[in-house]
Amino acid sequence: MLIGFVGKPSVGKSTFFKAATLAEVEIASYPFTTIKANHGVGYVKVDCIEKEFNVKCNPNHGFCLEGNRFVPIDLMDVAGLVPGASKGKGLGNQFLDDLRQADCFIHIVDILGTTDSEGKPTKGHDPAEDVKFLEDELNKWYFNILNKVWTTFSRKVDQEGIKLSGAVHKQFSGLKVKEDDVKEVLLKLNFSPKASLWKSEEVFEFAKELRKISKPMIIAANKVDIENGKENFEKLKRNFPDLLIVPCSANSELALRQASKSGLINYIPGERDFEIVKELSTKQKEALEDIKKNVLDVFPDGTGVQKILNVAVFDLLGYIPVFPAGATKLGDSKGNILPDCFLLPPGSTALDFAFFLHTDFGKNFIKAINAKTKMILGKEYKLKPRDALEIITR
Ligand SMILES: Nc1nc2c(ncn2[C@@H]2O[C@H](COP(=O)(O)OP(=O)(O)OP(=O)(O)O)[C@@H](O)[C@H]2O)c(=O)[nH]1
Ligand SMILES: [Mg+2]
Repeated sequence: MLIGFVGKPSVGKSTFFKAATLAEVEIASYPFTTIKANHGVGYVKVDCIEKEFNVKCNPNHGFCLEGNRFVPIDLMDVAGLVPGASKGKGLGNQFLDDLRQADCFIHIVDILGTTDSEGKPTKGHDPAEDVKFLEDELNKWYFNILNKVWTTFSRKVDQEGIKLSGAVHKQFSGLKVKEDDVKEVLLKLNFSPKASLWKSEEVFEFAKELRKISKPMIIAANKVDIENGKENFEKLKRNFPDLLIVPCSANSELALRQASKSGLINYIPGERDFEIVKELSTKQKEALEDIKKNVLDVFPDGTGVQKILNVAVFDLLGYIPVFPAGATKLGDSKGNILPDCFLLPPGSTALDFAFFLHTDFGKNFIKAINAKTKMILGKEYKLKPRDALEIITR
């Protein structure tokens, strides 16, 4: 699973990325600071099951803070997109290619209105325009990819009588378009079953719907820490009542995580408070007080960074966190307790989980045991968030 950050230049994509990963990336107030994509590991926050078993876990990957398990996910920060990017403007198409492999997007928007559509300093820019142009560019990007091959592709599909959904899924596998998603879009649009008869507008409409379903998006209304942050966020939300928009202050999160890493404060990402544990300079103290007053005390999800990652993985993509756990023994061979928490795609079953752990577990599956209830589960059992399962094999 890969999450891509998109948005025009200077909105705070790299700041969000750095806050989530603590990777060393460049951040600056001029456009196109980022040119080459940054890849890194961030975390989703899962309520750890250690409490239910009255143990303390030792994660193999990620970490656990006071009962909050942080499970790794892959993140990608790319160059800023400007209007006309699909036609090669700005840094053009090259980095749109980077985004093909993403499963969903976090669209980072600067709600201050102090940067124009190309990321240059200005006053009074309406962030609603950015939401519209970005969707438009992404739709055009999908359309260009489809349109380039559509005449040949659709003719072949029609002549050979191949199923359109399967053919689209295969032809555009680079975009991670699932066959079921293609089926859903075709059903919704109800165009002629002969794809070669589609008009250009229909191919565009098809591309747009495919983009929406294969790259779902959440909007991070960034920079809410500055004056009028709450009002700006609420205005954007009123403009787009149907979109998923979460208020966010990437640089507050970055400051908190860096202070926590340096041992100055105890801070659990996503919480609305922190504890000062070392002597701070007046400047440091004031900066942290500002974050508390302007962000943590104002917004129910604190800086929003953790919330946005969690919503992307669990709500947009529907992934299910599952812990491998023996019904009688919670540790692995090295004595690590509840060492793993894996993220499984929506709809996964106990058998899928067995195959995920090891092909041999899948092939020799007899049953699964729910380690919390000791209930026996068959291969068709649909996984639930925070399940703890043991797989019994032949
Ligand atoms: N006030 C405030 N400023 C922020 C926030 N996040 C980022 N910034 C500032 O916005 C400017 C741009 O940040 P970057 O993270 O480099 O933006 P970007 O979207 O990666 O920009 P490009 O790489 O050029 O596309 C920097 O001056 C940041 O300090 C925030 O939450 N609040
Ligand atoms: Mg950047």
